[in-house]
Amino acid sequence: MAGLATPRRRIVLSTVSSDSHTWNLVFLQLLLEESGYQVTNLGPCVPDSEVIEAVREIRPFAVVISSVNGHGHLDGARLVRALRADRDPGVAGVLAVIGGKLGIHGTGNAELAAELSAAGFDAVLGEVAEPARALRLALDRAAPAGVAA
Ligand code: B12
Repeated sequence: MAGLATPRRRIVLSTVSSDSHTWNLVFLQLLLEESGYQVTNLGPCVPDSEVIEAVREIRPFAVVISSVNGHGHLDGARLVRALRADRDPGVAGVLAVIGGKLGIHGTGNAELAAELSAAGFDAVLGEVAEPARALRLALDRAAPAGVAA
C-alpha cells in the first residue's frame, strides 16, 4: 500500500553520519509504523547529503533522526543546519526531530538539547524515559489531527 501514503503519513528515519547502531532504527521504525506512518529507514551511517536527498525525493511529513553513539549533538546539528539551509523550501521546512543518546554524559544533556534546538530541530527528545510516548506526542503536536486515524 506504499503508493497510497499521503505526505502527512511519510517519515524519513535515519541515524547521523557517524552512527553504526541499527536496533534503535528497527525499534523506531516499528513504533512509527504502529502509529500509522509509512517509514523510509535509511539505515546507519547515513551521510548528511543522503538524508537531504531522501527528504527532497520523498517529501515526508517529518524526518526523525536517532543518535546512539553519543555524537548526535555534533552530527545532528550539522545535518539540521544543512537541511534548514537548503534552497528548496519543502526540504528546508520539514519537521525535524532528533532523539536518543545525544552525547556521552548520560541523561544530563539539557545544554546539548538547547544547542540542537538552536541549530534547527523542532523537537529534541534525548534519552527520554518513554521514547515511544515522547515521539508520538512530538509528531502529534505538529499534526494535531493525527495521522493514524
Ligand atoms: C549493540 C551495540 C553496539 C553494536 C551495534 C550493532 C548494530 N548493528 O546495531 C556495535 C558493536 C557495532 C557497537 C559499536 C559502538 N558502540 Co555501541 N552499543 C551497543 C549496545 C550494547 C546496545 C545498543 C542497542 O542495540 N540497543 C537496543 C536499541 C533498541 O536501543 P537503543 O539503541 O538504546 O535506542 C533506544 C533509545 O536510545 C531511544 N532512541 C534512540 N534513538 C531515538 C530517537 C528518537 C527520536 C527517540 C524518541 C528515541 C530514541 O529509543 C530506543 C529504544 O528505547 C549499547 C549498550 C546498551 N546496553 O544500550 C552500546 C552503546 C550504545 N555503544 C556505545 C559506544 C560508545 C559504541 C562505540 C563508539 C564503541 C567503540 N569505541 O567503537 C561504537 C560506535 C560505532 C559507531 N560508528 O557508531 C555506547 C554509547 C555511549 C554514549 N552514547 O554515551 C553504549 C551506550 C555502550 C556504553 N555504555 O558505553 N555498539
